[in-house]
Parts: sequence; C-alpha cells; structure tokens
Amino acid sequence: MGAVADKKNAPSREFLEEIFRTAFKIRVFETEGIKLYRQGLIRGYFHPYLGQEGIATGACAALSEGDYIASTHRGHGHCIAWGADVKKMVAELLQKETGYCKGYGGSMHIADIEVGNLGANGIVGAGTPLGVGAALANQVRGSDAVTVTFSTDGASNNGTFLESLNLAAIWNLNFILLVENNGYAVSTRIEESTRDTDLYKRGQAIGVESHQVDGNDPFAVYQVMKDAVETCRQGKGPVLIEAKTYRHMGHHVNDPGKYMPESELSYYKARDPVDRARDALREIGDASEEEIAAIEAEINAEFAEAVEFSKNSPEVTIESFREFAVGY
Ligand SMILES: Cc1ncc(C[n+]2csc(CCOP(=O)(O)OP(=O)(O)O)c2C)c(N)n1
Repeated sequence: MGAVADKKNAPSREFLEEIFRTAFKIRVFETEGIKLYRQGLIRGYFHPYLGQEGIATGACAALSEGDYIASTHRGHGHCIAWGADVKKMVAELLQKETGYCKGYGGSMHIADIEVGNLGANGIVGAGTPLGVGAALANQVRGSDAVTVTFSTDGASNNGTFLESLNLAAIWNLNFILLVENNGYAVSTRIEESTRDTDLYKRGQAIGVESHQVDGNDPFAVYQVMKDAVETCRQGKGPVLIEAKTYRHMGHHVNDPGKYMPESELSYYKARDPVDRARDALREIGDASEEEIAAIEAEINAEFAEAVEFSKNSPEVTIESFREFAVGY
C-alpha cells in the first residue's frame, strides 16, 4: 500500500473514498473517451492519461480552493482531479458549444480560468512559464495561493524548464513544478534524451527543494505534495517534484506503442494506481465489494449522462466561431 501504510494516523474513510473516486473517474473518462474517439466523434488528438491517474489524484487532493494548476497535452486527468464538470469536458471533446471552451479548444485545451485551471497545452513545456507567471501574479497580489504546473520528462529538456524554475527560485514563488516522468517522449526513451534520468536532481542544481516520488501511488504523491504546499505557503518555494510513472498505452490514441517492451508494461500494470486506490479503500477504509461497485456504477452513469448531454448539445459552427473570435 506504499505511503498509506506508513502514515502514523490512518487516513479517514472519506479521504480514501475521495482518492478512489477521482482515480476511477479519470480511468473511466479515458477508457470511454477512447471509445468515443474510435466512433469518430472526436476530431484531432487524444492523449490518454491511463496509468498516470495517481499523480493528478494525489496532487490535487493536497491543494485548496484559490490555488492554480497548469497542465499538459495529456491533461484530462488534471482537470478531473481539479473537480471539473465531466459533462463540460466531454462536450469540449466533442466540439460542442456546451464545452469548457465552447468547443473551440478540444482535448488539448480544456481550461477553466475562473477556478484557477490555467488549462491544458499542446506546446510541450509551455505550461511551466504560464504557471510561474500565475505564481508571480499571486505574490504581487499578496496572496498565498500555490500554483502547480504539471509537466513531463520531454518538457524537462526544453529551455523553459530551467529558465522558469530559476526565476521562481530567485523570486521565492509559491510554485510547484510536478514532472510526470513516464519514461517516453512519444517513442523516444528517456535514456536517449538525457544522461541522468533522475530529473529531480535538476532542481537541486539551482537550489530548489526537490523530491522524487512513486507516481503510481496516489497516497505517496499526496504526501509529497502536501509537504511541498506547506513549504510554499511558508514562503520557501518553489519545489520540484518528479513523479515516476508509465503510460499504459502508446503516446496518443492511434499509437499502438509497439516500442514499449511487454515486460515494462506488465511491471507497471501490476502497480496500477487505480487498483492501489481501490485496495486502500477496501483494506484500510473497510469498504465492501458492494460499496465499491456502487461507487463505480455511479461514476459510469455520470459519464454516460455526460455523453448523452454532449451528443444532444449544439455543434460549433464557423459562424459562431467567427463571432467569438472577433469579440475576443
Ligand atoms: C515545443 C514542442 N515540441 C514538440 C512538440 C511535439 N510533441 C508533442 S508531444 C511530444 C512528446 C511528449 O513527451 P513528453 O513531453 O515526455 O510527455 P508525454 O507525452 O510523455 O506525457 C512532442 C515532442 C510539441 N507539441 N511542442
């Protein structure tokens, strides 16, 4: 059970259920979303977060109202963990006017600025300076809000990584850079793009508190994030966290991922973050099989309702887009 068993005070049933609900909701969104894609209902790209659910789930559970997040091209999980409305997310995927961005953004651009979700981003690494900008704005306003940028191993080789983190460091910003190291940038293995694959060490080199965590364990991610948030609220930020993880399939929905060795995949599937959350709810939270099945049925029904809502929502038209773009 990883970090959950090590905690002095056992987590409450309520907390365990929250973690499982979030992780499972992401799993359902991605699994069912892929089916919608295959039915031809989603245009453009779709990068599944399958296998990485523990990171968004654990990280967002440690944040509070008023904090900010910025995401990646693999961003559905971050939105869900942030509490997004699944109906508006599916509608956005289906290019409907009822979506988060009126259907103009699609999978890679879901944002909800009003609640501090600065959005997903199709440009690898671009979320980092956006997050630092938000953290600076909050410092100028005198707010103790924390901004988290979810980032990737690929993005850590982009200039924005060190430049942004260095600025955040010299300005002591309430900024957490959470790198989801899934070992691949499309089909390029991390060993082919950097000599030292422990990415957290890059923060140490510039005087930033830095940690590495098992990204497949939502409870371990929660704990390291909780501590990082505390560090930031004390004015000692930023913090860099590297969460080790793996994707359960290829880079995007149409990538069969043949370059991922079967042994590697099965190793990580045996450490599935959703299974871990479910096991914790069952074993530590004393949830029965019936209770777990009821939660799963509720979440499945919520997704089915979101699909129904989205299918019945109006399509985006060129005319409405023009009107929107001119008025922007
Ligand atoms: C600046 C930039 N360069 C290249 C691309 C093309 N591209 C899209 S995803 C990707 C690799 C992504 O790998 P990683 O950053 O590790 O994230 P992951 O897909 O593993 O979550 C690349 C190179 C891009 N979108 N933006």
